[in-house]
This record gives sequence, structure tokens and C-alpha cells, in this order.
Amino acid sequence: SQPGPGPAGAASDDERDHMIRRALVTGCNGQMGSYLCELLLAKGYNVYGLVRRTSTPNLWRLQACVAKMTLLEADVLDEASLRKAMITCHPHEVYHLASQSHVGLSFTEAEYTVQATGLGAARLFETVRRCTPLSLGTRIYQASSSEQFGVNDQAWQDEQTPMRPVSPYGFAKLLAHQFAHLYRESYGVFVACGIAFNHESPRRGEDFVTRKITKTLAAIVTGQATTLTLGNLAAQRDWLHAKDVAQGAWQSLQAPAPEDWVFASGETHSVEEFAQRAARHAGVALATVLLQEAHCLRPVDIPRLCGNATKARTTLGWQPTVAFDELVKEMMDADLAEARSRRPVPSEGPGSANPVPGGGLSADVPEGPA
Ligand code: GDR
Repeated sequence: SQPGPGPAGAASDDERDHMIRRALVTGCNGQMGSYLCELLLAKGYNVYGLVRRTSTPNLWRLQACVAKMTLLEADVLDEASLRKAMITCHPHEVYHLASQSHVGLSFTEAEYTVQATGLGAARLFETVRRCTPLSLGTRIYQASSSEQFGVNDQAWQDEQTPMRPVSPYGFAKLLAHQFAHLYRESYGVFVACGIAFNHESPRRGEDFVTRKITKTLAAIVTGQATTLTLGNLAAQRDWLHAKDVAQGAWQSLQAPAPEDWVFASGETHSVEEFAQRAARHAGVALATVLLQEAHCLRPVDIPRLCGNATKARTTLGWQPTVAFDELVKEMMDADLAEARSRRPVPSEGPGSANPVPGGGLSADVPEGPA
């Protein structure tokens, strides 16, 4: 636990700086942010989480750790708020995860995506450069994305693969990635870029395809939905567990120099394959519930992504710990458990002793943008 500033023998600020490292996590309440905060707390860091003020609190993913960390309110679109957060915590390590992270949505909110995901990162790097003491040598992790590669005909993608994104989200992430290189090369700031392939878990947002599949199948099993509506079933993605990417992010900031790192499983599976495996695990005949609809298709979609993480494996000793099948099973099991706990209990007539807390789920799981 953290040494308190007692009167006698109390640690000076300097001594404390050496004992306890401070980490600032932007987007701490997102999927990867929550796993990263847990990991940093377990390693003894003083963890500060940056959250954007919203009218409805969105901290459910931080249940296990929010009491042990400090939340700071700031927005990557607002420089003054970032500056205030940076001066409050003077972090040794900054993990920049905050972003508009939905590829499908970026086609309809392109300008906002470039502002938040692209320029937001540049704003954060500049704030670190200006507001943290040079002696601290603050290190930054930039959450780069496999979406930056765009459509390419290579069997796999690594740190050297040319990036030709095809979505506004991909452009915005590439902009942030290039700003990271600029701060690294022009100002000597330690900015490592983790080029993460699709990372999933039971904490995944419900509009991403894996979680949409497991959540809807669970609703079908429990009689709360009848169909699963998807877009491009043929798209192939390299899926890994979000906690493995969190581990890679931390390792990339412990490396001797700031570099780019691919975090991927090295396997690729189609959306249809993910849905098949999840359905088999849930005991649903996929063909009887699956619908393909045009509104779930994107104007352009990358047909195939498969990462080569040899550099991270050999240099950092990083490796994914959760195989594809286990990932599907973990997500499916979590959604089945959640759906069963919410299943409306059959009414025994007026004054039933079994009211449904929160009213249960609506008839169909709402669909987000593809
Ligand atoms: P992606 O993830 O765009 O790869 O970006 P997503 O899960 O949204 O899509 C994966 C693939 O599934 C296809 N698809 C659908 N996608 C959604 N969301 N909804 C559908 O109904 C649907 N039907 C088919 C998509 O077309 C796509 O081919 C994710 C995000 O987490 C990014 O932030 C991150 O940077 C990258 O992964 C790596």
C-alpha cells in the first residue's frame, strides 16, 4: 500500500516518486482501459483514470478497481482539461486509449472521429510534452490499430506493412500514429505504439460484432430475441483477448526504447466462424436465426486481417494467453449468465411475488451501427 506522509520518517516527494509509479489511463472505463487499470494496480502503480463527464455514469467495467484509483475528468477535445489532469498527477506513464473506436460509426461521424481519435492524440502528446517535468521522462502508449493497414493483399501484417486505411477511423488512427512518430523523433518523447488487432472480452461494447453475436444469441436462448442480424459475414479478423493487449501495452512502456509493436494472435477467423462457434456453444442452430441485412454493411470493409507479432514475442517476451475457442466460450458464457439472470420470471398473476428487476430486456436486442 502507499506510504502516507507521516511526520517522522515520512517519504519525501522524491523518494515517493521512486517507490510508486503513477500511471494515467485515458479511456480507463473502456474495455481495454479496465483490464489495464487492474493490471497496473496489481503492479503497485498509483492509477489515475481519465473519464469524460457524461450525464449517465459509465463505470461498470471498473467495478473491481474504481475504489483503488483516482478518477480525473477531462476530454481529449479540450486542451485545458487535459493540462489540468496532467498537472494534477504528473504521470510516469500515460496510456492513451480514449477514442471514438467504432469503425462503422466513423463513416457517419467522420469529422468527430478525426477530431477525437486523431487530433485528440496529438493534443494529449503536446500536453505531456508541456506539462510534465522533463526529469520525469514520462512515457506514452498510443493505442494504434490494425484498421490502419486497410485493404492489403499480404498474408499477414507486421510493423513494416504499409498502411493504407479505408475508413475515417483508420485515417484518424493513422494520423495519431504519425503524430506519435513525430513526437518520438522530433521532440524525443517516449511514445510507443501498440498496433492492436481486434481485442475482445465479455466487457466488449455491444455494437462490436463479437459481443453483438454473443449477447444476441444469449437473448435468443432465453427467449428475449428471435434473430441475429449481421452485415459482412465473410470479413476475417485476428481476434485476441483484451487483457493480453493490456499486458502488451504495459510491456511496451518497459522496453528500452519507444517502438511500434504488433499485438495479434496470428490466427484469422471469419465473422461467420465466430458466430458458428458461439451458436454451437449456446446450443442455437445459427441458420435458423441469422439474418444478413444491408444496413449492417459498411461502405468499405477490410476483407482480411492477420497479425504477425513476432517482434513483440521475441523482444518483449509477450504472447497471447487466450486461444480463439476459449475467447468465444468466455464471452458466450458471460452473456448466457447475464441473460439468465435478467430473464423475466413468468408472472403468477396480479401481485406476483416475482417482479422483474429493471423490467428485463426488451423483445429484441437493439442494434447499433455496423
Ligand atoms: P472492427 O470491429 O471494425 O474490426 O474494429 P467490429 O467488431 O466492429 O467489426 C469486425 C468485422 O465484423 C463485420 N460485421 C459487423 N460489425 C459490427 N460492428 N456489427 C455488425 O452487425 C457486423 N456484421 C459484420 C464488420 O464489417 C467487420 O468486418 C475493431 C474496433 O475495436 C477498433 O476500434 C479497433 O481498432 C479494431 O477492431 C482493431
